[in-house]
Amino acid sequence: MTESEKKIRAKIPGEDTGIEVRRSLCAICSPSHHCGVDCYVKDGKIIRVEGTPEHPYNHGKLCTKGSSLRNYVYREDRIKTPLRRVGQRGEGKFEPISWDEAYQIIAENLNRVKEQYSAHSVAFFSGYCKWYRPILHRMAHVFGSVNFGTDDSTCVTAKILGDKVTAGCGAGPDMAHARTFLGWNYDGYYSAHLSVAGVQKLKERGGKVIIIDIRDTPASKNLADLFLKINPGTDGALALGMAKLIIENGWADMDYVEKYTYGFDRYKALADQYPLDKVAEITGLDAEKILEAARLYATNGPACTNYSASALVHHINGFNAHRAILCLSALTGNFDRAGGNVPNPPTYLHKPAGFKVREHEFRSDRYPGGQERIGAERFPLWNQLYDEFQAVDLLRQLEEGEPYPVKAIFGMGMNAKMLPETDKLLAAMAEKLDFFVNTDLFMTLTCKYADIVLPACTSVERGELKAYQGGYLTYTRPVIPPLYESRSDVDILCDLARVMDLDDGLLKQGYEACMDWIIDGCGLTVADLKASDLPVKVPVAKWPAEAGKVLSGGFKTPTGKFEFYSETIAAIDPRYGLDPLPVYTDSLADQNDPETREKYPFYLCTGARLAHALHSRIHETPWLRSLRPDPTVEVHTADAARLGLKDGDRAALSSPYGEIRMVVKVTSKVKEGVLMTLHGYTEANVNELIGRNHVDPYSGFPGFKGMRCNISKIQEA
Ligand SMILES: Nc1nc2c(c(=O)[nH]1)N[C@H]1C(S)=C(S)[C@@H](COP(=O)(O)OP(=O)(O)OC[C@H]3O[C@@H](n4cnc5c(=O)[nH]c(N)nc54)[C@H](O)[C@@H]3O)O[C@H]1N2
Ligand SMILES: Nc1nc2c(c(=O)[nH]1)N[C@H]1C(S)=C(S)[C@@H](COP(=O)(O)OP(=O)(O)OC[C@H]3O[C@@H](n4cnc5c(=O)[nH]c(N)nc54)[C@H](O)[C@@H]3O)O[C@H]1N2
Ligand SMILES: [Mo]
Repeated sequence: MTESEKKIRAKIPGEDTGIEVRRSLCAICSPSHHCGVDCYVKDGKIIRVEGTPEHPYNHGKLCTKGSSLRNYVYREDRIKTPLRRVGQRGEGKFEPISWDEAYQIIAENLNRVKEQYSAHSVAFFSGYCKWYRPILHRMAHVFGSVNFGTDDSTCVTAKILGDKVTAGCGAGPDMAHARTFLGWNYDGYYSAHLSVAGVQKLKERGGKVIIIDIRDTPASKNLADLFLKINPGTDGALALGMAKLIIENGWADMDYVEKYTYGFDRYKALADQYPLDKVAEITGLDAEKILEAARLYATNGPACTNYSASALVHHINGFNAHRAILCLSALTGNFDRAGGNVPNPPTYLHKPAGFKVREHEFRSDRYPGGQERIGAERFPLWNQLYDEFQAVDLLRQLEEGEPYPVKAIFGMGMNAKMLPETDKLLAAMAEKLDFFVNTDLFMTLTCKYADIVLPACTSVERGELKAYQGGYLTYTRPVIPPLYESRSDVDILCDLARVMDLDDGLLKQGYEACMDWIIDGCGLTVADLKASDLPVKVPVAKWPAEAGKVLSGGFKTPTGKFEFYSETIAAIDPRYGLDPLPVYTDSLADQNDPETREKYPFYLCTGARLAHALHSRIHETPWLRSLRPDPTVEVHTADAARLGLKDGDRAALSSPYGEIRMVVKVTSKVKEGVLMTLHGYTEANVNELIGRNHVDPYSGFPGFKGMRCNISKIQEA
C-alpha cells in the first residue's frame, strides 16, 4: 500500500488524499441542539463525520444520533424523485414525475380547493422540523389560510403557554450561579446531552441536585443527591405539597411574594389541601424525602429548576402540573433571580441567543383572518395564546367537517404517527381529503397516503440560518449537493410561491432574501454569515441574559405580577371548566370507571427519550436500529414474574383504542404497574393505543405519558 493509500484509508484530509473537511450542522435531533459537524468529503461523498471542535455550541461533541449522520443521509429508502400516487391511498404505489409537473399539480389542486371551499380548507402542516417554518407559515397566510399547524401541538407549547399565563414568559435555569438544581423530570443524558456538563459543574462547586423521575435514569444515578421516584402523573400534587411545607416552615420568600406575585392567598388555600401524608400516598414517595426536597430547594438557594419540554405536559393534568412547579420558583424568590430561573426570550426558532430578529413579523404580518383555526372552539386557551391550529383536533374536524371542511393538506415532514389514533387519522385523510401533498426524506407511512410526495434533502445538502446561544448566528453551506433529485424544503416553497404567483415579493425572491429580511437590524447579512463556516458573533447580542429585568419592568400578565391565580384563565368562558389555580387532578381521570380500571390495570408511559431514538425518524437508520432492534416495552420485574413474562417474549399491549405487539424487556428501572415504550415505530405504533379525547383541556396535548393499558404474553405457535 502506498503512503497516500494509507492516508486515504485513515481518512486524513489533504491535497494528496483528495479529502476535504466541510462544515455543516446535524439536524437529526431537537432543533434546540443541532450540533456543528465536520464532514469529510471525498469524490462528492461524505466518508466521515465528527463534531466541530471550534463550534461554540457543541465544542466537538456529538451524540449517538449525530454519530450516525452519514448512515442517515445515505439511507437507501431516501425518496429520490417527486412522485405521483397511482394506487389507492395508503397502498404505496407511485410513479416518478418531474419537479415542474409536481409543482403544476400542487398549484392546480390547492387553488381548486380554495375556489370550491375556501383557502382555510387547505391546512399547512409541519412535522418536527423547524428550520423552514417561517417560510411555510407565511406561505399559508399569503395563500389565504389561517391554518398553519405543527408538532408544536404536542411538543413544549403547553409548557410555554403555562409560562405565559403565569409569568408572561418562560425562564431557563441559571445553572452557573445556582446552589441547588431541581431536576424535575430531567434526564439530559438522553434528551439534551450537552446540558449535563452544567449540572456536573454545579456538583463540583458543592451544589445539590434533586432529581424527580418515574424511572431510574443516568441522571438519577450519576447526578442526584436526592432522587424521588414518583408515581407517574402525580407531580402536580407533589408541587402543591412542597408549597405547603415551604409556607408552613417559614421557608417562603414572603418579601418577594408580596412585591411580585398575585393570588397568594388562594394559592395557599389550594396548597393547604395537600398535607404531607396525603401527598406521600398520591405520589408513592417517602414523606421524609418530600420534606427534604422542599427544604433543600427552598433553603439552599439560589435554586433553579428544569422545566421539561414534554414529560409532564404529556399527561392530561400536565399543564397545571407545570404551573404548580413553576409557582415554587416564585414562592421561594427564585424567578428572575441570579442562580434561579432567568427569562431569556427566544431569538429565532425558539432558540434564545441574546438578540431580536423579525421572525414573528415575517410569519404573522400577512395573517388573513376571516375564520377560526382548527381546534379553536375546543381549546380556547391554546387558540388565544398561540398562532397555530391545534393539530390534535384535526381528526375530529376532518371527520365532522365542522365548523368547516378540511379538504387539502400541504404537509412537510407530516407524520400521522405523531398523533393519537393514527389509524383513524390516516383513514380520515384517505376518505375526506381532495388533495394531500407531503415532503419528506423517506417514504413514510404517512407519505403513502399522499397524492404527491416530494423529496427533501438533509441538513448537509442545504444552507440554513440558525441562531445559537452565546449570541451567534450561522448560515450553513451545503457539504454535498442534494442527493438524487431532492431539494431543500425552502427552495420547494419559494419555487411554489413563484409557480402559484402568490402575492408576496419576498417569498418569490427566495430563502436568502427572506432571511436577510428577518435578520435585518442585527448588523450582519446572510452574505456575511456565508463567508464563515462557523457561527458568527452578532454585534448587538447581549449574553448571558441578565436577571431581574422582569422584576423591575413588570410581568407581562394581566396584573403585571407573577400570577399564582391566572386572570388570563379566569377570563375564559366558564363552560370550559378551566381553573385559574394550578389544581391537581388525576391523570387518568377520564378512564377511572371500574370496568376500564379492571381491564387495563397498567399505566402506560410512551416516548420518554432514549439516546438512540428520535420520534419516528431514525428507527429505520441501521446503525441506530442495531442498538435496540425491536420495538420494546419495559416491564417491572414483579409484574413480569406475575404475568410469566421474560426478556425477549412477545407481548400484546392493549387499550380501549387498539392493540400493538412489542418485545418485553424486564427491568427494575421502571415502577411496578408502569409500562414504558418508545413511540414512532410503524410496526408497533403506540399512538394507536392513545385515545383522541384523552387530552389536557388547557393545552389540547394528548396524554402520551399516561394512559390505561394492559399487557399479555403472546403464545407463539
Ligand atoms: N406517543 C407519543 N407520541 C408523541 C410523543 C411522545 O413522547 N409519545 N412526542 C411528541 C413530540 S414532543 C413531538 S416533538 C412529536 C414529533 O413528531 P414528528 O413530527 O412525528 O417527528 P419526526 O418523526 O421526528 O419527524 C417527522 C418527519 O419529518 C421528516 N424529516 C426529517 N428531516 C426533514 C427535513 O429536513 N425536511 C422534511 N420535509 N422532512 C424531514 C422525518 O423523516 C419524519 O418522517 O411527536 C409527538 N408524539
Ligand atoms: N434522544 C432524544 N432526545 C430528544 C428527543 C428524542 O426523541 N430523542 N426529543 C426531543 C423533543 S421533541 C422533546 S419534546 C424533548 C423532551 O425532553 P424531556 O421533556 O426532557 O423529555 P423526556 O426525556 O421524555 O422526559 C424526561 C424524563 O421525564 C420522565 N417522566 C415521564 N413521565 C413522568 C412523570 O409523570 N413525572 C416525572 N417526574 N417524570 C416523568 C421520563 O422518565 C424521563 O426520564 O426531548 C428532545 N430530545
Ligand atoms: Mo417534542
